[in-house]
This record gives sequence, C-alpha cells and structure tokens, in this order.
Amino acid sequence: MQLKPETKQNLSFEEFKQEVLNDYRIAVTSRECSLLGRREVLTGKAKFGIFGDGKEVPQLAWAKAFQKGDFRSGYYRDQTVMMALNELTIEQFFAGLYANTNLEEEPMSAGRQMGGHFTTHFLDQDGNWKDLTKQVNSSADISPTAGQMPRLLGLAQASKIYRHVKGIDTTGFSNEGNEVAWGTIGNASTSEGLFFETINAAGVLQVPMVMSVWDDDYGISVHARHQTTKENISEILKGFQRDDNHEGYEILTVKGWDYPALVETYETASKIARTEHVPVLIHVQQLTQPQGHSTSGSHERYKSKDRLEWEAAHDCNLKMREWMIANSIASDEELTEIENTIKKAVREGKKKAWDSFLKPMKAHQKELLDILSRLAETSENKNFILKLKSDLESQKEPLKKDVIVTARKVLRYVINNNSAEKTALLNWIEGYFKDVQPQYSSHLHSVTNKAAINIPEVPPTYSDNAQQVDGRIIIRDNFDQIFSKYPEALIFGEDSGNIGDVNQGLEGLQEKYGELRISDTGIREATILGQGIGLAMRGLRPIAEIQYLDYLMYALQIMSDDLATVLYRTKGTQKAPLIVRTRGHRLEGIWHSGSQLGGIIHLLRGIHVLVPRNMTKAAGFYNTLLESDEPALIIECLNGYRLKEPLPNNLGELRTPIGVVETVKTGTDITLVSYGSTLRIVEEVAKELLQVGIDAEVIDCQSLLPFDLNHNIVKSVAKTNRLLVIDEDVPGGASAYIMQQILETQNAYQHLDSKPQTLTAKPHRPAYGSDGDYFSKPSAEDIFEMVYSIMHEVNPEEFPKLR
Ligand SMILES: Cc1ncc(C[n+]2csc(CCOP(=O)(O)OP(=O)(O)O)c2C)c(N)n1
Ligand SMILES: [Mg+2]
Repeated sequence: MQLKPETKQNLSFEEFKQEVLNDYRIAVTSRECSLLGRREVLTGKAKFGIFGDGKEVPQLAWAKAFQKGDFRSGYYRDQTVMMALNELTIEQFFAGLYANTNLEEEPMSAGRQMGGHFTTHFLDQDGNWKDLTKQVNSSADISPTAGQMPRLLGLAQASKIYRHVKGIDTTGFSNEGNEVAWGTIGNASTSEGLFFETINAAGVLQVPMVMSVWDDDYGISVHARHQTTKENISEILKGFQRDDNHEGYEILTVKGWDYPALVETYETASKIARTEHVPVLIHVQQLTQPQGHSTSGSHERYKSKDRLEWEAAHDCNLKMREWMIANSIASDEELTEIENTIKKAVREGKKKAWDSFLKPMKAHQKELLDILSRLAETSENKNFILKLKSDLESQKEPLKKDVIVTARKVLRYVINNNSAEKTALLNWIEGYFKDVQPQYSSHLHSVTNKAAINIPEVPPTYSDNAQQVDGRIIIRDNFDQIFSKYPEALIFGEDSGNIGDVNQGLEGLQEKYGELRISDTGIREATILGQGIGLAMRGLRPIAEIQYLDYLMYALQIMSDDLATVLYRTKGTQKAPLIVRTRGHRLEGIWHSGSQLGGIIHLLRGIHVLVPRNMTKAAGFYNTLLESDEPALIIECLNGYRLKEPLPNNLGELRTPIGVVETVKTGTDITLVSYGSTLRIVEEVAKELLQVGIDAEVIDCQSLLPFDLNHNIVKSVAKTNRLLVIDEDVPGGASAYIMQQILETQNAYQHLDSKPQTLTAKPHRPAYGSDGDYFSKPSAEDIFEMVYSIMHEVNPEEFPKLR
C-alpha cells in the first residue's frame, strides 16, 4: 500500500494524519456499534440486527467523495458512510435497533423499518421540499436485495435532466446536474435481474451513477461460485467498459481493506461521474463479514476454518490499523487508547438510546397504574384488577403493547361498572390509541393540502358545437397542455418517444418538447418504474409509462415494495409523486386483459389506483395528480383510444376528482357497480334491461384506491335494495374488494332485499379472440341474465324464468 493517496498530497502530514485518525475513529465506532448491536438482539432488547461490520473502510473513502447534493441508494451494510457523513449517531443507531417511534430520536424511519435502513429527510415537517443541494441525501432503503437499484437509476438520471433540460427551476434540487447518485449492493445480490437491468439502462442513459459492489464472497451462506459466473462481477461486466468508440462504463476494482487505494478510487469515480455523466462501477473486493450475515445465525456453520482465518487477517479495520502503524500515523498504544475511549462512548450511547426508548412507555405505565389503583377500589373484581396491575407494575421495561394489553383486560372486569373511575380508564384507552396508533399507521398517504383527495374537481366544459374526436386526441392534447404548463414534467416508456406511444397519445410531443422529456426506453418495466421513483424523489414530475397493464407485473414488485411505501416508511420525510401510466382491460387474450386488478389493488396500498372509463376522465386524473404530491397508477382503457368523445375546451385545466364515484344512469330496481371498459357494456345492458321493465342504476367506481370516499354507493343501494358488482377480474378479485367496501365500510347490508352478488370473469385468464373473450369474461348477456334472475327471484310473476 502506498502512504498517501495522490489527491491528498497537498495536505501537510499532520493534517493528513488527523484526517486518517478521524476516519479510523469512525470505523471503530461503527464496528463497536455492530458488536454491541448484535448483543442487544441476542439478549432480546431488539428483534433483529444486520450490521455494517467488515465494510467500514471503503465507506470512509466513499464519504470523502460524497458531496452535498449527492444521493445514496444502498443497502443494510452502509452504516459507516452514514456515520462519516454525520447522518447517524450512536444513539440513533441503537434507536433504530430498538424501533423507537420518535422521529427525532430515530430519524431513519421512526421505528417503521428495522435497523440498517438509512434515510435522510428530503421534506420538512409540513411536507415541503428542503434544499437538497445543501445536504447529503439518502433515499430510504428497502429490504428486498437489489430493490435499491431501479430507484438509483432515476436518482442519477435527474442530474442529467437538470443539467440539460431548459426552463426547470432547479432551486433547491440541483446545481447544474453535478450531483452523483451513489449505489451499493452486496456481491450476491448482483445475481438479481434488477441489478443487470439497472446496469444496462444506466449505460444506455449515460447518467452519473457510481455503483459499489461490496464483495465478501458470500450471500448469507451461499458462496460466490453459486452466485456469479467466474465468481467475479467486474470481470463479467467488462463488456460494459467504455472505449474510444463506445460510450459505456468506467469499471474500477479495489481491495476493500486498502485505505489509500480506496480513497483514490472513490475520488476518481466521483470526478468521472460528476463531470462527464458517465456511470462507474467500483468492485470492492476481499471484504469480510466478521460477525456473519445477521443476528439470525452464525457463519461458523458455513465458512471453512481457512476462510475464517483469512477473514480475521483481512478485516478492513485491522488492515487500516496495521497500515497506520507501519506508516507512523499512530502507535499501537495510541490506537488502543482511541479504541477504548470509543468502546466506552458506544456503551454510553447505547444506554442513552435504551433509556429514551423506554421513557414514554414508563410514563404510560405509571398513568395506567394510577388509574387502576383507583378503579380497583370501586370494583367487586378488585382482586383480579390488582393482580393485573401488579403484573404490569413488575415489568421494568414494558413495551407499549404490554401497557395497553393490561388496560384492555381490566376492562372485562368492569363491564357492569358505571363509575367515574371506569370512565377514566375508557378515556385513557381511547387517548392511548389516538396517540400510539398513528405512530404505526400514519403517512400511508399524504397529509398535506396537496393530498390528491384535496385537489378540487374541475369538470370538463364544452363549446356548443363540440367536435366528436377519437379518445386519443383528447389524451394527446391534454398531455401537450401538461408539458407546456409543467417544465418539470416528463414521460418515458417503450415507444413513448419517437412514435408518441403505441396508441399515439403522445404523437408529435417529442418533436415539441425534446428527447429528454418525451423519451423512448428499453424494454425494462422495473427500471422504468425505478427511473420514475428516483426522478420524483428529486423534485421532477415523471410519468412512467408501462406499455400494457399485463406488463406492469414486471414493475409490480418495485411499485409495491418501494413506491407504495416511500411516504410510509419514512414517516413523511421523503415522497415520490410518480404517475404511472398504463392501458389495459378488456382486450381479447390471456395477456392484454385486466385480470390482475385484485392483485394490483392489494399490493399497492399507498398508491392511488384509478380506472377511468374514457379519455376525458383519464386526462382529468393526470391534471389532478400533477397538482398533488402523491403517486398514482392510471389505467387507461385500451379499447378507448378510437372511440369518439366530445372534445372539451378546457384540456389541461379539467380535473377528475380522486375517490369519487359517478352515477352514469339513475334507476330504481338494482344498483350495478363497475369500472373501466366493462362499464361501457354495463351501460348498454342497462338500456336493454329497460326494455323488459328493469330500471338499473349504474355507478362507475372510477377510482379503486381510494374508494367512494363520499359513500354514494350505499345511498344508491338504500334506494334500490339490490346490488351487483361487475368486473372482468377473476372471482374474488377486485369485485370482492368492492363488495367489502360497500357492505362493510358503507354498511349497505342493512338495505339489501336480495343477495348481493358479483359477476366476474372465469378463474382463468381470458382465452384469445372474440369467442375466447365471450366465454371468459362477463358478457352483455351474462350481465342481463344475472340482473334478470335477481329480479325474477323478487317477482317471478312479473319476471318469469328466462332460462
Ligand atoms: C429479494 C430478496 N431475496 C432474499 C433476501 C434475503 N437475504 C437478505 S440478505 C441476503 C444475502 C445478500 O448477500 P449479499 O448481496 O452478498 O450482501 P451481504 O449481506 O453479503 O453484504 C439474502 C439472501 C432478501 N432480503 N431479498
Ligand atoms: Mg456478500
């Protein structure tokens, strides 16, 4: 190893020495946290621990290259860089381990994520953007390995957009696109498709992304020979290396215990990515995992004696220590003293974090004990109550759950008691839930005035002689308005750029707004989604286009694990108001149909799911969402682009409200509820039903998540006393959810005179072709006959049996 990295030669030796010593202090602090962290789990104070031991030294080098305004998207080994960037203290490290729900004490997720998930705050307490150029930024981690990769692509691409797209106000978001997006991944997780998809996409897009692979030869117990061809990720990625004739990557390799080489490597990577906007891959080799993978097991079970010995000798902190002594930066005694001081500081920090964690529980415990003392005196079950009280009192380290369990159990002993003391207990329980439940359940959606449900409706308006046009014209002209009104809006997807999407809803817009704003992407749904998340996290307004609803499945994991949880898992300190555009429903075949909606709505809680029945409604949803700060999925009707609609004269302005149903036909006999393309069939059937004397009310859900916030459907059922939900999803899919909302949330069961029913597709995907469709999905005749049979049951004389 050389003594000093080149770049540091302008420092005096004394300054250099102090910087190295300071780095070593961080490495030792981080290691000590890992060691004590493991013990906290094994003694039961924390549930699970996964730490950054063995990965400390490369992160010291990374932190030096990390500048204000940069972004991180990494994984659970990155505690050292967070400490080196002053974004993680000892107390905060332990607060995360204990799941402290106080955001000030546990700023990573307020206890919502297990330790090892690192976040900085992009938003202030009111949900407004902070100045991201003046702070270091860490996008909140997620647990699925490689799940950090798609978002990383968007974080990097934002720099490119900010550097090259004119007209965007970059204040607080970018300094001429000079920001690097830093990614980390474990060697084994590079086996995931998301890794390769992201690497390829970043090479195509040429974005300032620096990707570090922490390579310790293992993924839990599985050795590299089962993970990676040639057991070497940088070797097999060599084809991505740029050369004189081709753009590509800069690929660097470095040993994870070689401090000066690491510092130099990270400096080089930063410079290339930052100035040239070229992606860089740093393969950090020969790392170790001193305590094994996590608190769930021990690595002695799967590592050989030789390997364990090699790891002990190549521990990066140890190698750094040896190098410091060899180069007279510090003596063994000096370093031992530093280590001892740090050990003490970590122990103290840990204790402080535990005390703070327990403080609210102890206060609640005391409150309840006082209430129970008084209550016991008024109750004939005094002894039972006192027993529960003394059990609670004996708990020296109670959890929130322990306290409320006692309160709720006591309640059962005072059922017939009407005293003021019982009222005090009831009030206390209510207050407790009011206080504690939001600590676990808030921020699934925005709590700002920009929440989508707060954006007021603007109905479409029409001139007297409004033209009837193809639906695609309405969506196209509305997008034109959007891109001229919002310079920070951009759309990208397969075929979205040059030809203006497969249905020409973006026709001509690339020419008008440029290739960076209206762009084609590779066929890579997960990273299209990730691009959107990263761009949205950096203040842009992306619309990620997934060509067809069926192919959303490739992106569904990222939508579910990442996008849907951003606001929740950060307790409102980060957001990604991404709009996902797709099209589907009612196409004739196993694919291009809407059979997955039940799955989608259940996997995407946290994202609005909107199912407009025509393009005017869809246009209005885009306009609403661009005024809001929330993510949403809009599913346009694939068979709606060529259907005629009257052309509104307020495109760009009209807004469809979120969570509001529309009654498209009033009626008195039965309420028919549907959405999307199927709704058109229901509307037709409603006309046919009139011919046999059945007057159905038809309601379009429009928005599945959120669902009928005004509870209008129950008002309809109160009038008709009958309910049929029609859906092209499988039985028990979205229709079951709709039914649950109507019967349970809206209490419609009280008004029913007939059995509430669903009419859905067959349990299989629809077969190909018009006949396949007819025999797979609810047809007009199916709907007619089902409504008729319900009415036959009510009044067989007026409606004799049909078949
Ligand atoms: C998608 C997914 N599959 C499996 C896991 C369980 N898991 C957690 S960490 C891990 C091994 C990761 O190894 P590597 O990427 O080399 O990182 P290291 O822990 O070695 O730093 C596995 C399989 C997961 N978190 N996510
Ligand atoms: Mg590994």
